[in-house]
Amino acid sequence: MTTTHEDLLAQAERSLAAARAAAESDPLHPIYHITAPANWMNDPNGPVLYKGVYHLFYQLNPYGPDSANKAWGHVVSRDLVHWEHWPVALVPGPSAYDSEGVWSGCCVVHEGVPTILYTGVRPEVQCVARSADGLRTWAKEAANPVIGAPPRDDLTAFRDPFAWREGDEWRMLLGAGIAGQGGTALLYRSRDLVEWEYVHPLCIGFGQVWECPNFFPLGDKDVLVVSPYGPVQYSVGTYQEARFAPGEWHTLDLGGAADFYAPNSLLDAHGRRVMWGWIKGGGTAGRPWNGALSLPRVLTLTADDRVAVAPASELTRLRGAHSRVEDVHLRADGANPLAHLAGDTLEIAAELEVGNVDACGLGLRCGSNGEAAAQIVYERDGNQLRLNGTGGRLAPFLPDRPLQLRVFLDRSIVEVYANGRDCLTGRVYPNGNEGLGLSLFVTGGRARLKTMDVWDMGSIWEG
Ligand code: DQQ
Repeated sequence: MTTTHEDLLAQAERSLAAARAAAESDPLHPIYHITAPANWMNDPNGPVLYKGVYHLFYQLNPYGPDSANKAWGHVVSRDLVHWEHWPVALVPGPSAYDSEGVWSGCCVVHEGVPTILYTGVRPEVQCVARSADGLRTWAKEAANPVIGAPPRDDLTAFRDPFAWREGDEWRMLLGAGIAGQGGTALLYRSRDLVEWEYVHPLCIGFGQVWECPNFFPLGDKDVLVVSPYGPVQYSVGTYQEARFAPGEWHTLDLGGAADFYAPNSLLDAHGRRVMWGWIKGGGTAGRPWNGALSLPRVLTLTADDRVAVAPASELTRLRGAHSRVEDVHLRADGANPLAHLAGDTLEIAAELEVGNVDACGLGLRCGSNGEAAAQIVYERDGNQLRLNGTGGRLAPFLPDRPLQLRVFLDRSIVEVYANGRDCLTGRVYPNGNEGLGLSLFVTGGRARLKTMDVWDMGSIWEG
């Protein structure tokens, strides 16, 4: 009997169902970041707002917590904060063109029909799938692959379609690299998403390969975001006559590629550019999960042509029990003013006047000996923010303003947003999982905690 795509989807669902309880019961498993039901996930794919509902897909290995058998998982939300799992959208096969993987891509609506563009593997070819039932089930296009070969023979990658509407046609970028020249995004055009005409490289730049390109207007500029096998980079520039003139390249998240990679974004009904990225890594050894998505982040253009990143305002809906600490003078030998607080699913909003300190910071998941599994440290010299040693320079804010931090701790995930502008994503693996305490510390001077609000956060999962 012939195996159909439906048979393969059902097999994937059975595998996820079998592993789900063990994944969710891991004390390091996040509760308010998007995860797969179980096993492996990586890049967010095809975020789209359809009839007022957010749909977000992601790279999924239904069969284990390792990077293989790439399929498209699917989650759905009405408010950007609470989500439910929908059936797996696409799996590899049964045809040969994608039998080794349904890799990253995008989702657009063409003449009313939700349409996924993805990379089939191997080799890397571009494919289409459509939904006739409101994104619940997907049928692969009979003419797949719609782009069966790269437009030139010196490419080192050819994948991750990102499409947008321009006038009366579609434009699409494919992440690529040109041997001996650098990373690039190849521009294509089409009227129907099936017949594609290659235009040229949108621009060519640093590195070897630009994975998962995202390209969108922001303010009065255009922004290209690429994942170059290293920390995600963006450039603010101008798009004219089908070419992008990039400005300087900057790192999007100070946590580096190990903790935030391959982001994908959509334009929402309020005109906001909302982005999610893949947060790498799993939990307690032997638990069948690996990977999560960042919180939804809203991007804006700053006056100095940088991209500011802030958590979506809707996230306040997850806030539960609240505590406040205010007006505390901090010195190196002072008592910990947070000794009465604890938790591993928290949001912490703090305003710190950093005074003349060398460094100050926040300890998360502190054990009974007071030692923090995660230390968020601000160093005044160099204006650096770090999480357990990894980080970078913040946009200048002294001497006019206090350091403003919003910290999201979700079991083993930490996201730090600073001054409404910079962000830093990381993981925390406490020894033994039991540390729940918080601490505040300074070295080499005095500082003042103006305010700190701490909320217990609820789960994002509906039902
Ligand atoms: N992950 C996908 C590729 C993409 C890479 C495969 C980026 O399509 O280039 O899972 O993490």
